[in-house]
Amino acid sequence: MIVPAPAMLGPGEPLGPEGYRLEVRDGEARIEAEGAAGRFYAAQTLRALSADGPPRDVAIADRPRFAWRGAMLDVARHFFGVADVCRVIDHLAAYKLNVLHLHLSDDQGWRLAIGARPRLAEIGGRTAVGGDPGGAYTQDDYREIVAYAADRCVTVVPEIDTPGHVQAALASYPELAGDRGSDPYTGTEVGFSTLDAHDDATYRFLDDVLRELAALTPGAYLHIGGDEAHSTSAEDYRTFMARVQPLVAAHGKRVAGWEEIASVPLLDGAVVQYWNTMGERGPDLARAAAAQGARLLMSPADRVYLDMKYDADTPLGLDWAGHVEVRDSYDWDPATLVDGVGEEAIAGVEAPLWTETVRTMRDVESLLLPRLCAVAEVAWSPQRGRDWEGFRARLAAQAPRWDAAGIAYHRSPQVFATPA
Ligand code: TNX
Repeated sequence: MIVPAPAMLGPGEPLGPEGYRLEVRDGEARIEAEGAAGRFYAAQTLRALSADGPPRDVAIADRPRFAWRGAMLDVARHFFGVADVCRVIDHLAAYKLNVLHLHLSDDQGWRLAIGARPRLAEIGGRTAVGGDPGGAYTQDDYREIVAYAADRCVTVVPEIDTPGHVQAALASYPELAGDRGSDPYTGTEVGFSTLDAHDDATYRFLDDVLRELAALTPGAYLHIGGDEAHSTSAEDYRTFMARVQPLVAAHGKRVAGWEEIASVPLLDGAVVQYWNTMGERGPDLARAAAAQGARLLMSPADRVYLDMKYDADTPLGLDWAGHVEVRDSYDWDPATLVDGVGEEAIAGVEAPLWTETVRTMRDVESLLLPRLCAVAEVAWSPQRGRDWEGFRARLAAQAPRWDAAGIAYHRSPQVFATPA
């Protein structure tokens, strides 16, 4: 029982870098692929087919719909160590997702050691939401995560959120705060902190951070955040983005950012992450991004924000975008979601897991699974090959594997006849 459903290509259709052909006959498997990623996905499919004993005979020709198939983990509001992050990567790889976006900094914590700016990890690393324990990765820790991910065809996209969401950085280096206050912060408000767009020290700081981050990053993208900069004027935001984007480019990387960055001119090759489904501002920004020639990463909060509660009884999570049940995460088409943003403008799909209310790996898994499987299928399988009833049956068949592995998935009544 395979999640995500294979595309079942016709005979002449190209496999591309991530596609594969898999034939199982009389217990013998034959794999054909153009590269390592295709071979890896063929092996993942074979593993899924072999979960309950020897696989039956099949012939599968498969390739993904979108090149960017991701999840985001917010390690800033609550910190998760290397072993936990690797376990999340295992879940991504099992369902052929290929990007782990790590939200490495926010008001409540800074999570990566930067050699040129040691106080970031020392001071900014200490805090987390609610006074919970903080933490920060050494660069060796971080390399370990990146390598573990690469072995499973997952690229890590690191995010340093700017110009807002920076209180942990300001607490570490108060000279960046001017007279705006540099106390550490452990609450859950957003939008109160900002870097100074007119201070050269801001850009020397970011150049140090982005240089080291780029050196740790084999992938093409550095994510510069850009969301909810409510304490930065529109003019300052424009000034800031005009100076930060070239820093990313100077270190050989492309810019990724939340939808708000589409309000200013973007460098070529930028990826813009659509998220806000409340009102028309999000869709307007998504259209503005496409009009600039940027590509869209689809993270609609009312579909794939994995920190939203499943229903009113979900003990964890938020509900500002509504409740997000498994079927909500499944039943949508990225190419028809925003008028004027079609298939060719879309880089892919990514499901963020913000962690204001999320403190343990059990918490993470109960929000991630089973919705991550729905996201994976939206991102991988062609729209014509998808239907909720078929998906639900294949999804329910995953549960024995999760039970055996001690994974604390949510027993959604949409999928499972009986609760826990
Ligand atoms: C909005 S989505 C945020 C985050 C919060 C999240 C909670 C986005 C780009 N910013 O700062 O953690 O809502 O759901």
